[in-house]
Amino acid sequence: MQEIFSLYGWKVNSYAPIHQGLINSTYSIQTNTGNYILQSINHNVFKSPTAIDENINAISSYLQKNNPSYLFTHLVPTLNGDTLVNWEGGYYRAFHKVEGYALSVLDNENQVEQAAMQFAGFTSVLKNFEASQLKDTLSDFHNLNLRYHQFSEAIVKGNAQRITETKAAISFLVAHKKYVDIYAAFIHHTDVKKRVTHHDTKISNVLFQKNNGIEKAICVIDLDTVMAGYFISDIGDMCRTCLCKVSEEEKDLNKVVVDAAKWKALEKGYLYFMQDELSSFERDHFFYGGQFMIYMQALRFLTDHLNNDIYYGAKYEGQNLVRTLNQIRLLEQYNKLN
Ligand code: GN1
Ligand code: MG
Repeated sequence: MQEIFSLYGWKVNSYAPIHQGLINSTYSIQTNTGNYILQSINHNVFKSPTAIDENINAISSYLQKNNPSYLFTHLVPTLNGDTLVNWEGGYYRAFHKVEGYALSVLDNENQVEQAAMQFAGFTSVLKNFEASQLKDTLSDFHNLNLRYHQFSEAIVKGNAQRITETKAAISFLVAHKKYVDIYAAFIHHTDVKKRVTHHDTKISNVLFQKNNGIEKAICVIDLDTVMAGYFISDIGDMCRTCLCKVSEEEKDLNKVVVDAAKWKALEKGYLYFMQDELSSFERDHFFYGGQFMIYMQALRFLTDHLNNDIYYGAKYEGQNLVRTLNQIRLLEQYNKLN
């Protein structure tokens, strides 16, 4: 670490890991000249860290020119001016630390509305930025056709014992394949637009701040999957992570309950910035966004469980199955809102 710190010219007083996110490793760094976030990019998942670096820099330059007051996690260059460091086979980058806190579940509707405004605001502030100039940092990341295909392979070629043990979950996901068909029709519709999309709007990727007892969401973080995409991705991951009082890790399915008032708050917060942007066909798929992402996440967790946890890893035996069952329950509860 000391060698990386010296590339940035930092005199580090202290540093500590931040245990959030399933993919990258993140550290909070205190120096004489300010606080930073240092993050290593998981190179097994993100094959081209350069693409991430270029995307974030392209957006950063655009915002500095067109909207300098927008709170954005700009990259910090090394003394050599590099915003991406390749050191001993690993890739690192640093951000100015935005003072705020992340939440993994939300307690109230104000938080939901605030978070939705931040994600909608992100797409909206970049509405004149040409989304197609962004590189795909994970190709087919939210391609539900492909995710279903990967699942179909895993239920045949995966861990045989796990396939037998998860018959009920497999049947549920097969029985709900209609979500894949809706997706295919959605993306080919002429009134559906690709915009700058965050693609990882889980609720811990918004920072909050409290001033005089008033809590506000102030900024979105974790920009590795910012690419051209569909609004259902961002709406969907918010639905997946902020309507329920427990996270995807919860084993007690009785606690997986969806709050209708929070859904209303999400819709209100998102439309505050995006109302005029969405076509009426897109608007009609607002609720579907939640089904799309919860279903896809259940597919991805079960696929990984059947493939012996090669993607997400597992801190205990069966963790990805727990997550799958949690997401299936969440989808069932979500559908009761309709
Ligand atoms: C991963 O790394 P993190 O925790 O932000 C995953 C998301 C999943 C999420 C589930 C690159 O996000 O797609 O929704 O886990 N990111 C990647 O918790 O696969
Ligand atoms: Mg992420």
